Amino acid sequence: MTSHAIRHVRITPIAFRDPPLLNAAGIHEPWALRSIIEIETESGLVGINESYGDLPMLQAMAKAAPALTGLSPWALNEMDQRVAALVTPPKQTASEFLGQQVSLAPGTHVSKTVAKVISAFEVAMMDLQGQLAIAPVVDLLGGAARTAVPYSAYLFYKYAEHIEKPYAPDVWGDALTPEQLVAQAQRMIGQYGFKSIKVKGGTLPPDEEVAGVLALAKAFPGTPLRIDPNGNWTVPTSLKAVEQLQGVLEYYEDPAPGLDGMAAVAQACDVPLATNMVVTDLKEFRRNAEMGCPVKIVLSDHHYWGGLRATQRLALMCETFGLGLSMHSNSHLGVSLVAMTHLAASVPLLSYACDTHYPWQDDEVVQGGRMAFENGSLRVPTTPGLGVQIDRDALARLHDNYLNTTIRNRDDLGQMRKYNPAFTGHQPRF
Ligand code: GKR
Ligand code: MG
Repeated sequence: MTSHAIRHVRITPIAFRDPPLLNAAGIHEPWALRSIIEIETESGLVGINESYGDLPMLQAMAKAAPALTGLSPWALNEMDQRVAALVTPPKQTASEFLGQQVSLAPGTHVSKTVAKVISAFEVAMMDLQGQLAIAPVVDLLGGAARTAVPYSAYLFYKYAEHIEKPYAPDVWGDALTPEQLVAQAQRMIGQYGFKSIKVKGGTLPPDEEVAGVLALAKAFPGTPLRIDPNGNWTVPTSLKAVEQLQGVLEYYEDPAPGLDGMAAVAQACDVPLATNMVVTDLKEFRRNAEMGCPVKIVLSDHHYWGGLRATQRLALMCETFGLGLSMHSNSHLGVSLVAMTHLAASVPLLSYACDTHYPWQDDEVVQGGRMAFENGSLRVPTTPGLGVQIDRDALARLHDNYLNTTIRNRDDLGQMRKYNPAFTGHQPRF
């Protein structure tokens, strides 16, 4: 009888171009890191996934990978246990703790290592399961609650070009004024058809960002709008801004730092607060609940919440506590996008348009190239597993990029200091 036991796990770090996008921590570096995970069975099937590509994560995955040898692709609970037993979060030194950088992108925090590794392997194992059962991953998750998943236009203030000029400037140009922000939205919506807009804030003086959102409200009447200052505004600044944006916001994402800051904002404003910064695991979920749920919408991310099944459990918790659920993203390619799509399709509660950085990338690692959106949504694949395959030439090229860059950990703060050596990254800045 053919054995489908796992024979080997291959992890390939990759790097792809990332524009000079501004955020509370600083600015994106020219190359974003990810990893491609391939799990091969004795029978020759290969399950794939995409995850983080920073050095601690690569080391953690490499340590845990041999524990999967001999395991059935169906043995997810056993995989969880083996990974948890092997992977201990590395001790973090003060200099490695990049403050805002880490809280802004919780996936980079070492405390999430076990959850991240489990997620990295789980999705690839579910891709294998789907190939064995001849069923899409969404069916393994209970079936599709929707046939297409809506995403939002994720706008960034940005410079036209990276300071090091490592490659030709991107097609988006500068975005530092309300007019340029509207032009960016028009271009992105024209290309993808998105029906909701999110603005990454916390970078320019708040009045300028408020003016940007008001200009968007005027240019796109009736379109749900969100702003996310990544906790870079004090409570009074957050309250002043939400007052200026009255009647405009669908939800208010991480205006002030910490759950206490968010609670203070919630007390004085009637726009629901959303987060990917202060409710990032079940311990924080519990604290939010004990405080009477100042945060009303959890922005999930299977990459650091422990995988697709763990995010479904999170959805149940949100339902129990009367919370909403949406989806956070970091720079990523198509394997992540398709996994997010299967997951979001399987969770009826996840009815907001999900975040995605996808329009900011111009590269791809899946066969067939860039994924096509229809009216701002991605159709849920109906073919077995994730429904995408790795383009081996693209993988080799993206791996070469990785070998040719010295970046090994995301450092938006250090990158910003190249533009402005006096930049402290002190939080909250405004
Ligand atoms: O990529 O600059 C960025 C974002 O700010 C990202 O790091 C955040 O994790 O997109 C994220 C968010 O919603 O906070
Ligand atoms: Mg956010």
